[in-house]
Amino acid sequence: MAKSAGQKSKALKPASGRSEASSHTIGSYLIQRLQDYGVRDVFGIPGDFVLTFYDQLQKSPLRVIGATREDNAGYAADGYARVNGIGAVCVTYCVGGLSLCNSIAGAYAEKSPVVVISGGPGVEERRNDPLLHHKVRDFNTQREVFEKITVASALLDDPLTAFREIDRCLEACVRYKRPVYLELPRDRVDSKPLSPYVPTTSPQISDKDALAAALTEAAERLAAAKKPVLIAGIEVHRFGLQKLVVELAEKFNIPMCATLLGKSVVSEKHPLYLGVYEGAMGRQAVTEYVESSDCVILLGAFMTDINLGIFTAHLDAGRCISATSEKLRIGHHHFHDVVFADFLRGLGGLKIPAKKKTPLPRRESAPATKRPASEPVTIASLFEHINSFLDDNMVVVADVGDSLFAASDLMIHKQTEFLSPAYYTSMGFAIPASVGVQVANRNLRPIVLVGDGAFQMTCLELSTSVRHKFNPLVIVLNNKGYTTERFLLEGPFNDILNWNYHNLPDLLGAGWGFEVHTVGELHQSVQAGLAKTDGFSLLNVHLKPDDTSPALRRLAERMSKQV
Ligand SMILES: Cc1ncc(C[n+]2csc(CCOP(=O)(O)OP(=O)(O)O)c2C)c(N)n1
Ligand SMILES: [Mg+2]
Repeated sequence: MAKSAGQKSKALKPASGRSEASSHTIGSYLIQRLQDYGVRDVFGIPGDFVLTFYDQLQKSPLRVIGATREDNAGYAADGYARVNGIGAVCVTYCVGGLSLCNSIAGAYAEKSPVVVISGGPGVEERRNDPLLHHKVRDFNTQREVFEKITVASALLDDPLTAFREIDRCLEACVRYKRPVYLELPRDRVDSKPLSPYVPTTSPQISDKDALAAALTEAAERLAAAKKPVLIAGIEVHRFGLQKLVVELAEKFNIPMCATLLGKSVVSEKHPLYLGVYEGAMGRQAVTEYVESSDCVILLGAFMTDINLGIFTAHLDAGRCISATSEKLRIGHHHFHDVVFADFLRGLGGLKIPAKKKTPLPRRESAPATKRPASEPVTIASLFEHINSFLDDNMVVVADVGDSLFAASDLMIHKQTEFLSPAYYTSMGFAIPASVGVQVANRNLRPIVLVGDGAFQMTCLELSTSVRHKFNPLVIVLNNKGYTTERFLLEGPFNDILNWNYHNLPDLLGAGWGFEVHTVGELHQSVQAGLAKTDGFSLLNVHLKPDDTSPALRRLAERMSKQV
């Protein structure tokens, strides 16, 4: 991580500001600081190396949310962080921690601030390097692995430094919106500080001259631009800047797009909203509009291959103003130490005339095709129907595969109501992430779109939804295997067992399952599923293995050239 100016994180400002540490132990201080930063729930599975801390957690105001597997606990904490602003997961040493790696790697890649807490063998137990259970190579193995997939990490083995280390890591977590790792040896949970420690915070401040120079150049470009366009990316959501972006667009009449990872950071119903920009993979009208713009303002957007439609996007850096929390670039000029939010606020305050309203390429609304009830369900009719029932209290959680690509054309009503691992693309995200969503906000109803392959990976996390009486509507796109992969290279490795997905409620002792072959069955079961508000509903939607969305076909064509 480049050392650059950071972020005064308003929403996440520690509530108590200064938690005097002298009265605390390492464990209780960590619990206090998590709450200061807005954590209310901690996901995970206990084990002997973390039991003392679990006991403290259980007695604290924090709610412990058990999961069926640690990687799922990681996805849940990630989903929670995306809704709540920060999340936490607490596991035991190595068997738990190492199982978390993939989900935490995803949270790192997609900028989701998750605090990973792992128990560990006591400092006294580590002397003479005994062969304790769960040890891999040496006692540092797990911490060294996490160093690579977190933005800050610390072993809380010394009461002299542990309190400061907790603050350093938590601050990095909210500043960079990336996971951090804290390892707490079990004999240090109750250790007290050796000398009085009062936390200090160092708010990030922009370099005034750099900010002013950047805004001057941005003003010149924007004033001269005939056809400016905004592209809002995921950081707009992570830093809570959605309102500023919309105000900016409205003040100067600038049309807006989102990246796929940032889909729904601005309301898709806004009159200035054009659609998702993703190069050749996206809708042609949007691609043409953006690529013929003389001033593309990219805000918090990651230039990933999937966001750019496998690099089919044609964005000339010379015509772009690109700002993230890590970099600010205007044309070919780079500006350092400018805080993302300060730049955005500065743009909003520019004294330049608004652009004339020009007609925008309208989004084709989903064709209101009257389909016969007996017609077999297709990806097209499925997503047409999903589009018709989405409302303001729903959050679409899309897994990898056609559930993500077909979903890119859905109309999301509010901000941030679309969650998906659209960059790291790890299958199995959606079900556990939907648990995190409802732990963070019980009133949001997840509409989970998940392929049969991804579903087989993590579906048992619905067990946690049942325990908490959550009510996701789960739509399994049952195309009998790894359809995305079939496009790249067909082979028997893409086939999977066809489960009776709709019978899962029998196993879990709760929920409602529906088997769906036809349009009529789809409409009926969605209606029945949505009406059941006190438990999960699952639709096993049978699709043909070669039925795909246009977006997936375009993506797969590009990708298959590289395999
Ligand atoms: C954890 C993980 N393993 C493997 C892959 C590679 N992969 C990408 S898409 C895909 C198939 C997805 O199948 P399914 O969930 O049924 O969705 P579909 O493509 O059929 O829509 C696979 C195996 C991955 N992205 N993530
Ligand atoms: Mg599939």
